[in-house]
Amino acid sequence: MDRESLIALYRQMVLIRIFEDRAAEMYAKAKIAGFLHLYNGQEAIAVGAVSALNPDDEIVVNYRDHGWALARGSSARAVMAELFGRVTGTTGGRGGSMHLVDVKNHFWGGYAIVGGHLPLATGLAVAAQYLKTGRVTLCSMGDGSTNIGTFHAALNWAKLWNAPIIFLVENNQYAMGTAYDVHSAVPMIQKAAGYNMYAEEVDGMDVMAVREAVCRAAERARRGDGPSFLNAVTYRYRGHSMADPDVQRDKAEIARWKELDPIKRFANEVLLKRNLVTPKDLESIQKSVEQEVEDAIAFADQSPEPPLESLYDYIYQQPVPNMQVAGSLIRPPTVARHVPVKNGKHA
Ligand SMILES: Cc1ncc(C[n+]2csc(CCOP(=O)(O)OP(=O)(O)O)c2C)c(N)n1
Ligand SMILES: [Mg+2]
Repeated sequence: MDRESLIALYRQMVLIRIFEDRAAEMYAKAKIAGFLHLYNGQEAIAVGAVSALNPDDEIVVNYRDHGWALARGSSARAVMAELFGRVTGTTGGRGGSMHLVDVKNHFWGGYAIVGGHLPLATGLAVAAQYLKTGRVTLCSMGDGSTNIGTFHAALNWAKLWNAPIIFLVENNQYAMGTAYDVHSAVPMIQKAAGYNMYAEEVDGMDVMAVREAVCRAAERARRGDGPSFLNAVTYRYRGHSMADPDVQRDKAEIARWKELDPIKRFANEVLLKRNLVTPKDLESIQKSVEQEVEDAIAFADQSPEPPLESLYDYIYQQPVPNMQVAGSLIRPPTVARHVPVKNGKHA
């Protein structure tokens, strides 16, 4: 990679870190409702992985998705506005934090049901294979989701069809407060072996290592060698979500992993070491990112909420058979079922 591209990777990781810290503040101020799962500590994975893919490759992820949307090119404005539930968000404020989707970027979200997105991702990969689009699908997931039924269904199907997919485990070693070594019956890599699937262990705190592993897996998929499984070991620096006081994890363990901070590490071991930047350059990147996120917050805050009449838009088939349409408001099917019945006959 040339100097500009390496600096761009660094800037993206800094953007994600600062975006998440500010999103936490906005949550505390009740500007953001619902759940909020932050990506601090895991930045090297989304940034490294996205940099290894083509812009039209498909990406599907879990609810810890802000970093993915930003790395994939959604603007900080659109992502913050989505968290605020505003019309200017990536999906008009209808998805929110856990359901970021940006179709133009082939970014399909953002799924709240643990493991629920794995069969969808496998379907996208099989479709690409069938239609010969040459696209690869990258499906990231948490370590906890590898214990769930859909994980096994998806890996089995992907291997059976030799699908062009990369299963990328963001192994932050915890599913909520439950540690990986007590929630998984076998080491992660054995789960890939169960489906005779090509697998690699990856340092998830090293953006270049993630990029290289995803490059290898994407090349395999494109030349028809089928699915790959990557176990990227990482750590999250905050609680599971904003609702988690993070009391289960050992403080010394958290401190140890903070020493491996992927952003500082990339700055020290690559950018500064190779004289690609000066400490002053890094400071000005930090300042410009802070401004970008500040601007995103102001933009989100000034953006309107979706109009109430649009509440049911995009939910039911339009027009819904036998449903009355009032403006854009379509009544949900449950309303129709409450038709009064007299003496056993429908009114
Ligand atoms: C099917 C299902 N079961 C339980 C939950 C509740 N839940 C939300 S996140 C989570 C932990 C998942 O951990 P992991 O897959 O490691 O992802 P991480 O949060 O670490 O990124 C659980 C159990 C859920 N959302 N969906
Ligand atoms: Mg986890």
